[in-house]
Amino acid sequence: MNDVESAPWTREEFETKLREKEKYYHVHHEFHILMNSGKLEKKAIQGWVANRFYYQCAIPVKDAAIMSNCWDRDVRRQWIQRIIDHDGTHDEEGGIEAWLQLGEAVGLTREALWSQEHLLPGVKFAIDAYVNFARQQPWEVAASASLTELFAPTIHKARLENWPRHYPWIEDSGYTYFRKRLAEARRDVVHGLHVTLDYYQTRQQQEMMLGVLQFKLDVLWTMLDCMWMAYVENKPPYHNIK
Ligand code: AHQ
Repeated sequence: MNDVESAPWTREEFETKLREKEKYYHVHHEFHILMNSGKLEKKAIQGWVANRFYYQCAIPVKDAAIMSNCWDRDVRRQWIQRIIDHDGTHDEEGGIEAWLQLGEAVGLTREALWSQEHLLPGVKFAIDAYVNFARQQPWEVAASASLTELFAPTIHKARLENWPRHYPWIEDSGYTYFRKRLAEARRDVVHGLHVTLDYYQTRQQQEMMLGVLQFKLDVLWTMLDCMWMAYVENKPPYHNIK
C-alpha cells in the first residue's frame, strides 16, 4: 500500500465518505417506496408501526449501553438527552409515548404494541444485534453507528408529506413522532459526527467505521426485508406450516 492510499482522509473527506452511504439507506427499500407512494395496505402500515415500536423501545436501551461504556462525563451529559427524548420524564412524554399514539392513529391498541404480538422474529434479531453491538463495542464505535440518522430527516419529511395524502384514514395525532424526530435527529447527528470524526484517526480505522455504518444500514434494511415477506408477500414466518 503506497503512502497516498494509506493516508487518513481529512475530516471533510471522511464525512463525504460517510454521506456517500446514503444510497444504502432504508428510504430506498421497496417497502418504503411502496409506503411513500401510497401502495401499502392498512395491515402493512400497522405491521410496520408495531414492529418499529420494538426499535423505538430498543433505542434508549442501546443509548444506555453506550453510556455504560463511557467514562467521559461531558459526553454522558450530552448523550443522556437521547434517552430522555424517547423515555420522556415525569413532566413531559417522549418518543415512545408518541409512537404509541402513532399505533392508535393507525388503528392498533397500545397493548398490541407493548405485547409484541406483531413482532417478527427477524426484526427482533436485527434490532437485538444493534443493542448487543452497543453493549460490546467501545462507546465511540457504538455512537458512530447512530450516524444513519445523517439521512433520517429526509425519511421523516417523506412520511409527513405523503402519508396524509395516501392514507387519510390515519389520524393526525399519529404524526407527532415524525415531527419531533426531525429536530432531534439533526441535533443528535452534530454530536455523533463530532465523536466520529475525532475518534477514527488512521485510514484503517476510518475504513472500519464505514463498515460500522454499513452494519447499521444492514440492520435497518433487514427489518424491512422481514416486513416485506410478512406484509407484502403475505408470507410471515411459518405461513406454510399446517
Ligand atoms: O426514530 C429513530 C430514532 O430515534 C433513531 C435513533 C438513531 C440511533 O441511535 O441509531 N437512529 C434512529 C432512527 C429513527 N428512525 C428511523 C426511521 O426510519 O424512522 C431511522 C433511524 C436511523 O436512521 O437510524
